Amino acid sequence: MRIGITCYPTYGGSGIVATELGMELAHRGHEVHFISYANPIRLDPDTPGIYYHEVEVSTYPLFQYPPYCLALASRMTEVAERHRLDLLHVHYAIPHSIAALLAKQMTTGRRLPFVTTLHGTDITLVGADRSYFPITKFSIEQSDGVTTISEYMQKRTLEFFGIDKPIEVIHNFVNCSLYRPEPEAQSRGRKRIVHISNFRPVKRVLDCIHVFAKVREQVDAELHMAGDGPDRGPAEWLAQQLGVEEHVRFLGKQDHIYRLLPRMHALHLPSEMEAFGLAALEAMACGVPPVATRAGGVPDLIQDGVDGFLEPVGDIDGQAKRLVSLLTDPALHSSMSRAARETAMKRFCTDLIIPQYEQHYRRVLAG
Ligand code: GMT
Repeated sequence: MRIGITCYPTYGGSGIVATELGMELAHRGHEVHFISYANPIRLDPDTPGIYYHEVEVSTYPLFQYPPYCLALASRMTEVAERHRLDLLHVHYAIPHSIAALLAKQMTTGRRLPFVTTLHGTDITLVGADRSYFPITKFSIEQSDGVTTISEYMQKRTLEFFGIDKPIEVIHNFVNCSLYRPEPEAQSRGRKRIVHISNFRPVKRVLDCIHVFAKVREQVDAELHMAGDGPDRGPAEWLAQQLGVEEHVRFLGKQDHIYRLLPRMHALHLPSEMEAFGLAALEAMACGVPPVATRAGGVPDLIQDGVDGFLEPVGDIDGQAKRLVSLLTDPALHSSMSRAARETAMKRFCTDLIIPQYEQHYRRVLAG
């Protein structure tokens, strides 16, 4: 198949899933054309079968807001016609889905169906906003295929938008050969907790610091904060206020998470809302048990007390207690680490999930 993929190319789960999906599809012999305003961060442009088409957004003094959606639709149409694309697959509804609908209508000489994958905040935050609700609902209804990444998201989208249309759950996935445990790397140095996110308010990054300060009362541990975003400054400041700054390392954006994760002993994901929690899955594949919040789709992924822990949002003491137990009880850590890896392998491995997308495409193409 010849597939056009559009996503946000910056750090963020939806762009990562779209990029990994594109590369896996290319490995399986498909031709994949990425259409976006920048090269997606995890995209290896050297991969055979991968092509990248940049969207240029020209500006004009009259425009207070340059119309990216229109430039994207034009570029999608041009790429679809020139490279004879079979379909478009857009990740994150806004504005990609509407751009795909326009491209479908503008494309001449061929049918160009499009699939929309809903990732989380496109429904729970942005799509729920009064300004975007009608267009989000419309774009989902107009999509030739709709998928989402957890049962929670499926239910929430159907209920919230009152949509009478099948939405297929295709879970996020992880490459279990690349993301794998390295017991040797874990055995060196102090105990290490890791947090990975885009440091937006929904991630409750400050909870990481509060919880870590509690953990430090009992364990000589380090906290590694990977990623960047609006709450990075406040988190650094809070670490100083709580007197733990010399034990917290702010790593900034990391391109090779699969190298960082296996050295860690636990992942902390205290999010207010998480449609799935890709960072937790990647950690689990590396045998790093997550301590996460019972929010959104996270319980679809983590079985509390078996392959990780789930605690209420904002429960600093509860989350700290779980992290302390993982860092101080080797038997608990090793059984949870094994179970986490097993969950990743048995339910979310690339080989299980990518064929579900191929199947979805075939159904859409069959009309
Ligand atoms: O919140 C983010 O990390 C960004 C956001 C995105 O769409 O880029 O992530 C969402 O998609 C990820 C990949 O499918 C999911 O793993 C995240 O749970 C989801 N984030 C939220 O729902 C807050």
